[in-house]
Amino acid sequence: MDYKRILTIQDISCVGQCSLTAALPILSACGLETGILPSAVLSNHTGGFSGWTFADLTEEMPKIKEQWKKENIDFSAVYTGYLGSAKQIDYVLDIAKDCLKSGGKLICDPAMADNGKLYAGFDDNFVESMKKLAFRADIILPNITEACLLTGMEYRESYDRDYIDELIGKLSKSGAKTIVLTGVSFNPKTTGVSVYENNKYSYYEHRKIAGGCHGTGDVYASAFTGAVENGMSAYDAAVIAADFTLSCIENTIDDKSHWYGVKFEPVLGELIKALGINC
Ligand code: PXL
Repeated sequence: MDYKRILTIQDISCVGQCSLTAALPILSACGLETGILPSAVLSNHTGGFSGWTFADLTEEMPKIKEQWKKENIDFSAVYTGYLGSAKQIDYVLDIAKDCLKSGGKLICDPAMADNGKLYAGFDDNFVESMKKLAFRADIILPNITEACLLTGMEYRESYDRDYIDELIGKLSKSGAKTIVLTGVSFNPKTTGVSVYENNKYSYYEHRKIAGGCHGTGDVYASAFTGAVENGMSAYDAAVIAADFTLSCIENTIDDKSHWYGVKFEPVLGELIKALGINC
């Protein structure tokens, strides 16, 4: 395998095992040099804590990009997660235009919503901007809520395969290329991921652990990106990321004091093994 340098753009939640504090160790474990562009610095994430500090880094982004251009720094892939403002999305598109190597992949986790609701601080204007990034990307990883926001489809708690087909069809028609739709559950005991790649639909189903944990979307997207950048197809990467995320949840779910994230660090060895990386 080539030694690759990739870039991930998302916030630093100083505490919370999400966004960059999850992406960076996971991508490093996948054997990738990982440059970062923090979109904002928060004391902690916004999902379940009573408050947080927020330092917006929007105006740093074009300055950092200009400096990278001067140094001829480019990346084999750009992977985006939680972004702090609609304006940042334009900057991210510009960075992908100027700093992504020819043939490199833009991978977008449109992290903005879950369980039928936008995260705190996001609005319709942000959703409109996210459409530009999601439909330009080579691979998107929305959950069902995010896919509904991107397509205007009604969010449903329970659904059948026709609903998922319609959602994927609408994403594809709007310009999405490879689609990895997460959290697709057709019965209470299992969940899974629907992958649409090269006009082919596949589904990977696995055990569902009741309760769920915060930050699993970021852990999933990071492991997925790591696997794709190790040369795997989207489906194979989706399977590896799903198995890894499930192990992270299993490692966490019994510890009720650990509600804010998943204890992914002790399980990184499983991901390294699944990718066949020799340490
Ligand atoms: O895990 C997604 C995420 C990332 N970053 C911040 C968040 C969230 C979800 O709530 O608040 C700051």
